[in-house]
Amino acid sequence: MATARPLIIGPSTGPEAPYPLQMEGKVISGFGRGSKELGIPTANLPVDDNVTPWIADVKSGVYFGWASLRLPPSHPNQPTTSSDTTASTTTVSEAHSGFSVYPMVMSIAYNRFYKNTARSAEVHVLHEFGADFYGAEMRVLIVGFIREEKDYANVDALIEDIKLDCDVARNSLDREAWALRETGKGTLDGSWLVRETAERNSAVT
Ligand code: ADP
Ligand code: RBF
Ligand code: MG
Repeated sequence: MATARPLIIGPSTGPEAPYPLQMEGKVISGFGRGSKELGIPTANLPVDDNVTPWIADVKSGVYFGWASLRLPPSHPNQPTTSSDTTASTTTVSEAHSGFSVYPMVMSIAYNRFYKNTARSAEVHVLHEFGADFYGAEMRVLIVGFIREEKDYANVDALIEDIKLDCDVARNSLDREAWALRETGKGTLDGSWLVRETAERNSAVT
């Protein structure tokens, strides 16, 4: 029996410190533990404490926010100048930088396979894609924390909780102070998500 969980996270006034947190990288292969077979593919991002110092300090668990992707020209979901604004997702296509924005849920957790020394960061984008996008540039703007990681007796219980995470993310992001200005539906500053790449890389560490 599932424990009752809040269906919306955070105050109507918008994300609170330390959020939003940023992270970016090229989508890498995970461990092929079959998240796609669960119907929940996760785009894995490399975790590097030097590039993303905050990641060493945050707790393991499920986060939500916005992700942007720059898909290659050959990808079926390559942005056009149109906006796709269905009830469940908000997608904005930025013709200039080539980044499209989507709502997301993600898991940040210690990776059992590396004896708890390395974090894994996996983003489930709340959008149906026509093809994989390994190697694509992804940026993530985390705006809040949903829950801590749990152990599950079976896969169905995990899937059920992740589906609920997706609902919580959608509900929470579907408020003015949590929705992106770039989607035309909110006031949250998402300019970093759709910025041209060179600007960002000028800060060398
Ligand atoms: P891996 O173990 O390699 O991460 P997954 O089964 O988690 O494999 O699948 C992840 C891949 O699926 C992503 O890298 C991406 O290319 C693709 N993908 C397709 N749709 C989505 C989506 N909605 N969210 C995240 N990744 C997706
Ligand atoms: N794995 C867990 O063992 N416990 C969890 O609570 C858990 N929560 C997740 C929440 C989200 C939103 C996502 C995308 C994944 C979660 N996972 C969790 C990780 C999941 O097991 C992982 O995607 C697969 O193991 C494939 O890498
Ligand atoms: Mg994955």
